[in-house]
Amino acid sequence: MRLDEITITKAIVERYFERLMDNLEIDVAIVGGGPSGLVAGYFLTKAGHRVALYERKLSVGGGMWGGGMLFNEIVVQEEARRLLDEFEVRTVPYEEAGYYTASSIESVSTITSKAVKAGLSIFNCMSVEDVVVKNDRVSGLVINWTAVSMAGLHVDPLSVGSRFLIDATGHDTEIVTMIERKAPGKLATSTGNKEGEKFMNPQEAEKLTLENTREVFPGLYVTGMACNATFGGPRMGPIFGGMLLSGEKVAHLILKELAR
Ligand code: 48F
Repeated sequence: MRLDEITITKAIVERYFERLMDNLEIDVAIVGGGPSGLVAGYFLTKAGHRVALYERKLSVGGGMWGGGMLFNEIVVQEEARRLLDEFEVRTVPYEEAGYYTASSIESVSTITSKAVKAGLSIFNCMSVEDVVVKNDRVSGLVINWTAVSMAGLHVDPLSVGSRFLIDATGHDTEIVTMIERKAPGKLATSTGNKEGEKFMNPQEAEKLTLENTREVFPGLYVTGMACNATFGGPRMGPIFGGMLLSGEKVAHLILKELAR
């Protein structure tokens, strides 16, 4: 077999654009490839829906790679261990009942692999810079290469149509912030605007993350740390059970809507 550079180039370009074309009108668009977005993507695609995840950075995984302060171990509580079991991520009980640790590297790589094999399309190095809202409901995303924004180039973006959007952008809560800026007072929070993240409190934060995993604007759901920043919950630090459980919950909420 003779290897030639033009065939290699054609293979990459053709396969990539096939996938891009296949994902221009989808059921669910997830913004952010941290733990909550990846878990949501896994459950939605496993149920047979067309789902794409957009990640600004070169690699998915968000804040999970670094564990706590770059010590690459994560902690999960009892309630979330079944999810790591489902993904076949190994957990080790810690001395006090109910605490488990897992390698953050194994967690990111294994969850990502399962999600992609379930059918999730991941577009990395793409930033979501705006949303499409029609008749007071989100109906798509405005995307651009991260390299374009990094270089400060004046290049117009492209768009993707989606029946549902998930803001899984973590602390920055970028999609909710975009809606708040253009439609102030219209979020499903107590003030109608973003409430902002509160002081560190793992116990409260893990509970509230799950409770606040919900629709925040017609068609737009929040998951993971974005729930706390949107609805005013505390931060929790490097315990990841709430992120995983929130990803699962948002998938089930949207699956119910898709089944209507
Ligand atoms: O921050 P991140 O890991 O979100 P998460 O799933 O998990 C939070 C935890 O990692 C940790 C924590 C819990 O212990 O407090 O922080 O809520 O991942 C968010 C991802 O979204 C990407 C960003 O690069 C990161 O990988 N992202 C943010 N804004 C955009 C985006 C955007 N506009 N377009 C594309 N990707």
